[in-house]
Amino acid sequence: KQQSFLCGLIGSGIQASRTPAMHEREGDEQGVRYMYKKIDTEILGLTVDDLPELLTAAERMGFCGLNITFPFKQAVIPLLDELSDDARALNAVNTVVLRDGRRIGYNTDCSGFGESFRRGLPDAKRDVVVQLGAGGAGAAVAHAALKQGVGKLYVRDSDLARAETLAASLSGAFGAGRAAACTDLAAAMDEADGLIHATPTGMAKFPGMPLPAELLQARHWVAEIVYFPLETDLLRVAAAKGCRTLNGGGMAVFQAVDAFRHFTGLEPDAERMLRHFASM
Ligand code: SKM
Repeated sequence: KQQSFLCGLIGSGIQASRTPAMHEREGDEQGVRYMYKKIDTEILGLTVDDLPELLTAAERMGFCGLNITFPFKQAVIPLLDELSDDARALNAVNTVVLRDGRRIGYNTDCSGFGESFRRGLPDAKRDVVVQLGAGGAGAAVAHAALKQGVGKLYVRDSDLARAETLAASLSGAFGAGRAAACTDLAAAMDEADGLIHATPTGMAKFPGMPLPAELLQARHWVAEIVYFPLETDLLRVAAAKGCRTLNGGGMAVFQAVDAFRHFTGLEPDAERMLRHFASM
């Protein structure tokens, strides 16, 4: 069995990322040498044009895998040899396995949200769900939600065209009518069993609520993807109204759990990684 692993995260402005610590701690716990480097293009003064060189360098240096984050999740695709079905459907990759001269792309944002949702809201009614946010993370989460059996997903975004594009791509992948752009949020919330939040609102830099509090009712469950802070205004208000809630920590951990498995072929201990994340 392979005993040492060198991996990394390529992205712009990633100094606060908790992913390196999650991977390295799990490597320690498994008794293997595991180094996970931040490759921060903001600090390095690099752009998307430098991505091919970074991948080649990582291969030459013996990296076994890379996570890819903003703003490179689409740009990396033409540089890969193979894509998982999720990555292809989403047109976004956050995990690249480098093995035997080949580069294989996966999307563990999607699988990570799926696993967090399965664990955190296992029996939640999901005939109709509203999702706020149709950006990169929103696409991954929406895809996961439909895979988890959401019957109909209303996608809302401040940019209506972006919501329409995502809804069309979801309906293409999962069946006509499974997703639609949402123009009347109040009506959609009236119909909905739950809410998925996938915009930056609620992050330390963008405080506040992503929708009017009066649209939340006790029967709604609320799944958040913001994890810094772990308790956003949305989750606090929702819990106070009696809604079941799922914070963004699970997605943050399970994207790392799934990437660790892809990179190493070792089975990570998800409970241990959840506990470690909670202690950070
Ligand atoms: O997709 C993930 C990525 O794997 C790691 C990350 C981070 O640590 O900031 C963010 C997400 O884009």
